[in-house]
Amino acid sequence: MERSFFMVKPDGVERGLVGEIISRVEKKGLKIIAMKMIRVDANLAKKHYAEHAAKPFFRDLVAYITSGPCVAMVVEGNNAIKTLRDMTGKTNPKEAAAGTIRGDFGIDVCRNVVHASDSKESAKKEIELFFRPSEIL
Ligand code: IDP
Ligand code: MG
Repeated sequence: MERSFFMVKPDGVERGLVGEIISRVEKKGLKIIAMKMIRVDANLAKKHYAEHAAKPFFRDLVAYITSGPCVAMVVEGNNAIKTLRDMTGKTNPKEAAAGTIRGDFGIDVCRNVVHASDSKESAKKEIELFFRPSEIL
C-alpha cells in the first residue's frame, strides 16, 4: 500500500471537473483517505512548488495555484503514486495522451487541471504540507 497527494487545481474546480476526476480515482480502485477544499495561499504555494522557485514560470504558477479553491486529497492504493501520475498524463496537455485527465481536460501547460506527487519523497512532503495526521482517515 502506498499513499500519494493528489489535487484538483483551480481551473479544474472552476470548470466543474471535481466529480469527474474523483470518479476516475475511485473507479480505478484507489481509496480517498483524506479530502478538503482549500484556498492555497502564497506561503503554501511557494513551499509546495519550492523545486520550481528558479524557473521563469514560477510567479505565474504561484498566481495560478492561489487564484481559486482547490480540492486536495490523500489517495491510497497499490502503486498509488505511479498510478495517479499515469492517470494524470504529461505536464503539457498538448502532449498528454487521450484518456488521461490532462489529455482529456487540460487547457495549457500551466492550467493543467490536477497535481499528482511524482515520488515517494514528494508524496510524503506534500501530504504533510496539506494535511494534519488527524485529517487522514
Ligand atoms: P507536473 O505537475 O507534471 O509534475 P512540473 O514540471 O512539476 O509538472 O511543474 C509543476 C506545475 O508547474 C505544472 O503542473 C504546471 O502547472 C506548471 N508548469 C510546468 N511547466 C510550465 C511552463 O513551462 N510554463 C508554465 N507553467 C508550467
Ligand atoms: Mg511535479
